[in-house]
Amino acid sequence: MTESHVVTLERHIIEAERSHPEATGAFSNILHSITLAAKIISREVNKAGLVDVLGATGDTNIQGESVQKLDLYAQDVIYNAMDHSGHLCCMVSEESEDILPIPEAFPKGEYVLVFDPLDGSSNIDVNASIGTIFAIHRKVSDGEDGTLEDCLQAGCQQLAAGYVLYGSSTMLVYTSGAGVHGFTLDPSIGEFLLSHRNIRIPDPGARLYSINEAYYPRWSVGQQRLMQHFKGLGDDSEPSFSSRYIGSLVADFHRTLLKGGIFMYPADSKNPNGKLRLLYEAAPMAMICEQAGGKASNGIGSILDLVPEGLHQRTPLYVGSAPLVELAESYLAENQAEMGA
Ligand code: P6P
Repeated sequence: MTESHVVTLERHIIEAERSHPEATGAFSNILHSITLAAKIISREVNKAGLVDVLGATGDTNIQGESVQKLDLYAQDVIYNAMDHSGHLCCMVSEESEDILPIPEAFPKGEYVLVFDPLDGSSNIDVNASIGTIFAIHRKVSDGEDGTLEDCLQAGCQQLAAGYVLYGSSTMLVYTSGAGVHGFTLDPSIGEFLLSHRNIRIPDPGARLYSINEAYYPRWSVGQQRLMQHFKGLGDDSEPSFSSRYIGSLVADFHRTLLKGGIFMYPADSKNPNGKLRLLYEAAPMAMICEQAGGKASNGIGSILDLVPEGLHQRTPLYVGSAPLVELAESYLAENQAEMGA
């Protein structure tokens, strides 16, 4: 690609906005602010080993997980990049139990930002890839300030969803309902440049499954049988699969999006709703995957149809190549049949 054909994220957003005459520019401004936050977080993540941001704060978040210093830093960076924009009525963060209001000093807007500021933070100290996940909803309540009603919306109501992957390079991948596009940060100029136009999940994709197999004993019979199929232990004559698991949702999802396969975080006897959060982890990834031609399910139905009952509600997640997600649903349906028997 010659320099003259460089497409920055800003240009891409402006061109996308032009194709929506009703666009007010608010949406573009929100995405622009997210990219600023992503650049700042990327800078800190990439030098985390050098400055005192490693290690836990000694605090625990709403999930009861120890909070890494970089988690809180990332939340503050995103909040401070967005709070004065005049486009948001509130925000929701994995690191905060309640809704994050917009300061009284600033005007409120018509959108809600939900985000996981730094997912996979337990990987920070071992220099494994981590990520930020976000989604944007339109305000639905009448008041000026955002309410739970504005936040607890189904994934099918998302206006946009995206993630930032802090890996061997920093990438921002997003969709606003017109395909999925990936941008790679060029640190030498501080710009996200279009590197993956209109991402489509390969079909047939790679024969890859991604799951934490340590929990096998806690899974349902249907889930265990699905794993036996993937391992070629059933009576099927199909070639077996390969396993890939990083333990960081954004990294495992990104590989699945680009290569195909399936990522699974099932329910189990200890976590009947799984571990991942619906509002700011599963639903954004579901929008991205389905916009790229894949599928996202809780094992029974579409993630995008689930209406959250709580900000931090968990859900099982099966996401990736549609045929593999449908295969998973068929095995899990055996559970329902056996339970009904
Ligand atoms: P486990 C990271 O803590 C995270 O929230 C996701 O990024 C990741 O997919 C999952 O948990 C890993 O969970 O139980 O395999 O360690």
